[in-house]
Amino acid sequence: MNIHEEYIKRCIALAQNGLGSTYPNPMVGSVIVYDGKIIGEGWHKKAGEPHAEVNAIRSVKDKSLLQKATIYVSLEPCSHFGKTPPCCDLIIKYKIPNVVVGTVDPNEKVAGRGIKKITESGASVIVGILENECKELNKRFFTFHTKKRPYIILKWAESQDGFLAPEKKINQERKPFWITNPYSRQLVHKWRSEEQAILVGTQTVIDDNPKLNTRDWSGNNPTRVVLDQNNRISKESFVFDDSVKTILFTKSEMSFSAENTTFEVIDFNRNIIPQIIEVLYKNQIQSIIIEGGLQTLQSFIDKNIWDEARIFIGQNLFENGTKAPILSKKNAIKTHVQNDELIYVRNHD
Ligand code: AOF
Ligand code: ZN
Repeated sequence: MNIHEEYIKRCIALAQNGLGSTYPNPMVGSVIVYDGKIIGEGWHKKAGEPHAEVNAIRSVKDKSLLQKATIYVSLEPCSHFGKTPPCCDLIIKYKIPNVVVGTVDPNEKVAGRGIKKITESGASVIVGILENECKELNKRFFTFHTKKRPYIILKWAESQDGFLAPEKKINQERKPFWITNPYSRQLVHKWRSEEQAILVGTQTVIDDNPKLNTRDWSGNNPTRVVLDQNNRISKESFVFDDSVKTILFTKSEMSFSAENTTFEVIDFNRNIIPQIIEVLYKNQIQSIIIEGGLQTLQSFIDKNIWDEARIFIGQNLFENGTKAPILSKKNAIKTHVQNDELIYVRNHD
């Protein structure tokens, strides 16, 4: 790893402190180096608050050193007036002569303009250090801006023999059946805190009455997204408690209203996925975790609109029941397996 890569790696590590709290902004880290030493560091903590470069510059005690320093930043310095002024102007104002950028900002408001402006000011700019890693860091933000849809994570748990749930016996009450252990459940809550939204289908709400919030981990609650074509979900369900925002997709107007819930009427006779995605995009939702059930997960798989799958494999054998979703072998690539019980898959289509 060369020296530029070392510092961009540090930028990425700093940026990761913002995981789950920068939406709809990306995670960005910045390091300022003079004479082989780091003299300033910063990261973007929250949308509306200062960008990484601003925090890094503020942290430098002797500002006169900036005129001889190099600023590293994992994402191109911005060029627009958003919630905060442009970072490229600040870099130019402090006459920082060397700028090293991980990757270009895909946001149409920036898209190379920050780099252009700094270059035109006479500073030396290097772009594309650990570029893939910098894009991976902001996989949600990049997917949102380049594909005009949220980054989609599928999540489910299946038994050792490939079932989501055991067979439902006639006249027997359905009890929630835990495939995963308490640690996995806590991990799922951590994941919820990292994404902007969480989606489930009708049957999951009827069967499990889930809260879909972040209880076993500190962090944000994702917006709940629920499908309910025929208004079958009871008003008393937890998904309608007003502590968290809910978006409910339905075929016709609901007979009730709920605080903090918006109802979106869509055409269930057509492919619903593009319609859902359009609403999520309009709501600036950059990532969503899909937690079931079978029909919902399988429909995203069949349309090949997903980016990542996280599959828990339990110890139990169900022998019969609801079969787990099946990913197409063509584009689903297993990236790693954790403790023999959690498989991470990426869609390399
Ligand atoms: C940077 N450094 O740390 C971040 C950047 O509304 P604003 O002013 O916060 O601008 C948000 C946009 O700025 C965001 O969509 C992305 O293009 C860029 N984010 N840029 O130079 C940062 N977070
Ligand atoms: Zn900025």
